[in-house]
Amino acid sequence: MSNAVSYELSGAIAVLTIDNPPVNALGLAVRQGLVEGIERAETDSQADAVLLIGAGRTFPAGADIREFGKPPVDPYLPEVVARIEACTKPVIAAMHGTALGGGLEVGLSAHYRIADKSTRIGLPEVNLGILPGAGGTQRTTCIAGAKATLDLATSGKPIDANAAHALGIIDRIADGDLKDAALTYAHELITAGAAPRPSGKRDEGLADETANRAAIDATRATLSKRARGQFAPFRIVDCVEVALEKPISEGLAFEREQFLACMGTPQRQGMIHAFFAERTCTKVPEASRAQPRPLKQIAVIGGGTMGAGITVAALNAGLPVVMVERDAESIARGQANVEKVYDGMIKKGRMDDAGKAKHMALYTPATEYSAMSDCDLIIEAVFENLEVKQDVFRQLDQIAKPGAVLATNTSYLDVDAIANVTSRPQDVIGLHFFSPANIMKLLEIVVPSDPADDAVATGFALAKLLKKTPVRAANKDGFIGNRIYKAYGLCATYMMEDGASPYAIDKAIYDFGYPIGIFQVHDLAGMDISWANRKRLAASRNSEERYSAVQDKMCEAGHFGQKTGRGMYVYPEGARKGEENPDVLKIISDEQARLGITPRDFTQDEIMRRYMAAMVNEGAKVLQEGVALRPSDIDVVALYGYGFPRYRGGPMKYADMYGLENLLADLREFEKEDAYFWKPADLLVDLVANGRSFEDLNKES
Ligand code: 3H9
Repeated sequence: MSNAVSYELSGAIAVLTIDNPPVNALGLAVRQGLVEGIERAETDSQADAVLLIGAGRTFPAGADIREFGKPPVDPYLPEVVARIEACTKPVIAAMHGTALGGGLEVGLSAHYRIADKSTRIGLPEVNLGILPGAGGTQRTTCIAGAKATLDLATSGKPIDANAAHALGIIDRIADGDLKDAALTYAHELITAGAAPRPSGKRDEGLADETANRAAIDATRATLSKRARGQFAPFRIVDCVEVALEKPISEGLAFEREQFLACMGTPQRQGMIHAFFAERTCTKVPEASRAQPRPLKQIAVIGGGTMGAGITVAALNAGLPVVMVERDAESIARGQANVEKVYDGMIKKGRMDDAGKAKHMALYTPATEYSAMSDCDLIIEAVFENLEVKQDVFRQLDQIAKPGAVLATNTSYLDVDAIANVTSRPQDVIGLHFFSPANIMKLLEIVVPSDPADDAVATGFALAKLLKKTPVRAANKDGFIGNRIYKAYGLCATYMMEDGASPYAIDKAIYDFGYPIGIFQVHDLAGMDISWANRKRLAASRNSEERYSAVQDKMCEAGHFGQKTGRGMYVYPEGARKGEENPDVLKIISDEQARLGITPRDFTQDEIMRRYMAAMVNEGAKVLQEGVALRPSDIDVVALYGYGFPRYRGGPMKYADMYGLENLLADLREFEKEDAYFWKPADLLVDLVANGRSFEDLNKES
């Protein structure tokens, strides 16, 4: 027997235990072990039934994703599940933890299923750019119908054991110890003379043809928006449709074809890259050297949009929060900002009054700094101004308990300059949240020049508590995200000044897969913020840098974006979606005339070539300067903070797939018109010269 699957007899039951930590992924050894185990049980005269169970924390959480992209090795998972389903003795799957993807498919190939009540089951393959490839779309449809299968497989979201039981996917919920309950269930089945019951031959799910058809049509309609640009979700619907119409053998063959088609796409590569990238970003030197400090109570200074969002994120995680504002009026506003979030959820039916009360019970408003003296972590979220923040930290230094971590939520400012006004700079870090902070997943953890390892580790522990995705950034203007954002923002502005309409630029970006274009982002964020930032940096701006005054002129004329009802777009009363703003087009053409620019056309392809070249080139500079630890961290920042389409993996992954030599050639071409802006990063030149990729750097990190 393979050492990943053990075989033991418990009375008349052959127990196959899958043991492949950490998540019992269905790698080659497990697949071999399952086939061997089934064959042995079939010929074992003492065994009347077979029990499949997972050791450790979970039933298999899926195929082994690390094997994807390598040449497949026999037996493939579809063969394994076919072998289990064909077993001549009843097979019972006992599921716990996360029975996901191929794991659920193995469960479905058993004839009966029992699950621990905390089990989560799901078909998350769509999040990896693929589809359930071992019968998941077919067998689930046979049992539970089209709607349930489509919900599971196109959302990728797991459901709990009770919901799975209600759908008929699980036959019984275990009471008490899973293995004991499963053995009891198996004995009951034997005593009752239960025969093997292949899921693929069941038809409860196929009965309501009208409902099944409606589910197919409804899913196709919603996916056209929800999964715009993606390949796999639409193939999932095709598979379920075939499950409704064709015999199981044809359905399985069709599903296999579609699975292999998905495996061949760049989207699969992008999404699997994202899966590993978002796990790797938590691996940082400081957290490997030190344990985080305790985090029992935190404080947030500032009750504006950002402070309130951070507060809600913490309250949602069950962390008590002291919110501090300068006076009674401001703290009342801060509390109202927090309550507004919960009231919004109540209005949408996502929370009830009791839920709000439970969260608000953890909230303490205060107007005195002394109210924070017991807090383990204090996050300052006041106005983005160095002197104001330094003043806050001077006061914090007086009242914070020894060992408290002091964090500044700045998006650009020098964290050392803030840390150094205290007597304990080693306890100061940057925590750059993204707005709305209770929703956005990204948290840049900014590491100043000489922090204590455990202060940094505490930042990562906080991210985990708040269910955020943390990325380590060194302390340099704009850190990772905003620095790169600024570069491709400039690129978009230059293209606009050179003749591309801002609306054509936004459309190209949208068609690339972003939820909205860059100028729509500007309008949403408010252009006054970047205007203030440009003014702040005006004195230090390099004289070689091309400067576009279009957005300054827009701001001077009050076109700040949604907040003033007009920016790059005009927003008729209350509208979120804008229309073209003719005043802006006039500002652009005036600027072109002033600068002697003859506007030229840009194709959508050229717009994106420039946009991506600017993004990746700045990413490479961020890397060579050590601001980011690894290319995949930059990808995570772009995916979680800036709307980069996940199915493209992130800008650095995109660049690897585009070819670094092609990207460098683009930069060389653009460099001829603006040598300062388009200067290729040394790192990029070096990688191309040595035939290396960003992925090589990921592997070394
Ligand atoms: C599939 O099944 C295809 C089939 O339909 C058809 C085939 C023909 N493989 O997330 P964590 C690693 S596609 C390999 O930190 P958690 C993970 O990288 C698959 N490795 O823990 C990490 O490694 P490290 C469908 C895997 O408790 C470690 O395990 N299934 C796999 O927060 C711990 O993971 C999925 O998409 C895997 N399948 O969450 C499920 N899964 O320590 C993917 C995890 O070196 N997995 N690892 O960084 C998950 O969603 C979460 O890992 C899970 C646990 C919820 C299970």
